[in-house]
Amino acid sequence: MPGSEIRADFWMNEYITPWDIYAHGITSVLAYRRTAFQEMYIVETGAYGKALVLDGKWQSSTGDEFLYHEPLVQPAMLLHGGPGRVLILGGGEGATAREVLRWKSVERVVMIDIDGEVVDACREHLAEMHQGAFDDPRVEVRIQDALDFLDATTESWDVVISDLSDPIEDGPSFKLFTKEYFERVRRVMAADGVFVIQAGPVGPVEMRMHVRLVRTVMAVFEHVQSYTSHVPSYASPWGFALGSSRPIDARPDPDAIDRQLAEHTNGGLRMLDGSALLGMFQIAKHIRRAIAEETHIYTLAAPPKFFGKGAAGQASSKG
Ligand code: SPD
Repeated sequence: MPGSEIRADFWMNEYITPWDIYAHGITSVLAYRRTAFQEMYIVETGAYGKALVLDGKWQSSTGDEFLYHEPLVQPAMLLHGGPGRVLILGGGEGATAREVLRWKSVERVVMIDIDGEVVDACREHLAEMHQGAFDDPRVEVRIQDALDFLDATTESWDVVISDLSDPIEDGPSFKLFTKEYFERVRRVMAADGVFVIQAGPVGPVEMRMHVRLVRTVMAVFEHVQSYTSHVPSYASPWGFALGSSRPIDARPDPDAIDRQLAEHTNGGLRMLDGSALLGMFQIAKHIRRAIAEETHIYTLAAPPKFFGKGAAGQASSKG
């Protein structure tokens, strides 16, 4: 049938809900490892360029990662205004560090990732994402459990960015989506520091985790802002949550943001400017209502259990 030609023989199926699969057509596998923590693929996709996939969950792809990493990083940096010390929890692709390094004020970036094999593979295969960030003298990469680092660090951080894989059951990250973890993060932040977390999908049938995460961040920080960005390869629009003792202006002046970016960064942003930030902060009514009505928060005793592990496989037939 015209317009329906299938181009791949190998598919990575990401299970989105018990009833929905996003099948990404793969043209080549660049790296595969079963590490001590997870199963990793770095693949070349037909549509979205190179992608990192952990335990079958899509992490990011070169074709649309800017729609994830710019929103993850830049609102927190803008809210702080002149961050010098930035802590990244997760962030194996190096794209989060890349975004942090756009700021002229940044003196030190520490990235904590539990899985050195994943970081090494990203460094080797995903130069489009890290763009040399791992070699910047301001960046220190530590292969360590984030919880251990937070217990041990005596440094104080201006911005803390939680760029963790989704909290699937049995995965390495679910403890880091809890109130106890956010309290530990707050203890290592400067008094006027800013925390941001990648906070799950916000499609109507999947948004419960985002809603509960926002309530969990609200249990620890005085001021919280939920916001979203549409990352097409994620299958759903994606949520983030900012937390700080600083008030957060949900209607930032686009011209003031553009001036701040021009003055304090080296430029290079593709999606985020003042207008885009203003738009991202305008959360739809059904999400605002769900956050207002939610009573459950995530704790170590009752952590989130994100749905789905994916699977890779050959197509049974072509065309
Ligand atoms: N860097 C971690 C980002 C995790 C995003 N997961 C997306 C899953 C899409 N269904």
